[in-house]
Amino acid sequence: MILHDNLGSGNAYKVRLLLSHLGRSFKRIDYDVTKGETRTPEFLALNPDGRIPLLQFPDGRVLTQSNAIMSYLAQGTAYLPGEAFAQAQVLQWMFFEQYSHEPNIAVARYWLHFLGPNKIERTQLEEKWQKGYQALAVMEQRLGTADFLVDGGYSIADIALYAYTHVADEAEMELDDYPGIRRWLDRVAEQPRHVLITQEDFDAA
Ligand SMILES: N[C@@H](CCC(=O)N[C@@H](CS)C(=O)NCC(=O)O)C(=O)O
Repeated sequence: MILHDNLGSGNAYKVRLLLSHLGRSFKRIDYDVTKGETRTPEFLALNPDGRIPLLQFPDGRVLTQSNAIMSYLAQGTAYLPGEAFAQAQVLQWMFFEQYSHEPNIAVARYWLHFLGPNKIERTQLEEKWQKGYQALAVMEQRLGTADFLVDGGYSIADIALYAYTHVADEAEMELDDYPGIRRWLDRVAEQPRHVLITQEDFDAA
């Protein structure tokens, strides 16, 4: 398998982290998204949406969208419950991540950490922060009293939301008022075969 990747991307990190948990071997190709490297004719032929992560299988098939890739890889594993309602709860958090969390926290992080503060309008940034904190408050409601997002244990819902929450400081957001989230971040980082977002080398199991 080839993961079309970018080490700074939380969306791509989700796939790397799950592949590491599963002990699956893969090759990485890194794209500099700040330089438009996913917008070349060659890459657009693979993904007309021009974005990583993209997972390419040995038979040539490709999958895009971090959470769809994780849902596929996690089928039949401990990272996605088999029971229908629990599985839908995992999806519920993953859709929440894509609608209410990632568009705010990941975008603020991209603007501040990768583009630089001079490139953005303060009012736009403040809106991202406000909506980002709203998303964190939703997570805190659950994680204030539960170990993981869905009953039954660590799942791809946790991976999806960990990806950008654990680097919220790079979006200049603080987690001081979210003790449940902070405890959960430690719990996620303690899972077997956890890797860092910056980690380039992976061992297969
Ligand atoms: N919803 C997609 C978002 C993917 C996405 O936004 N990827 C960014 C990096 S995090 C990208 O490739 N940006 C390059 C571009 O838009 O040109 C997912 O979850 O995979």
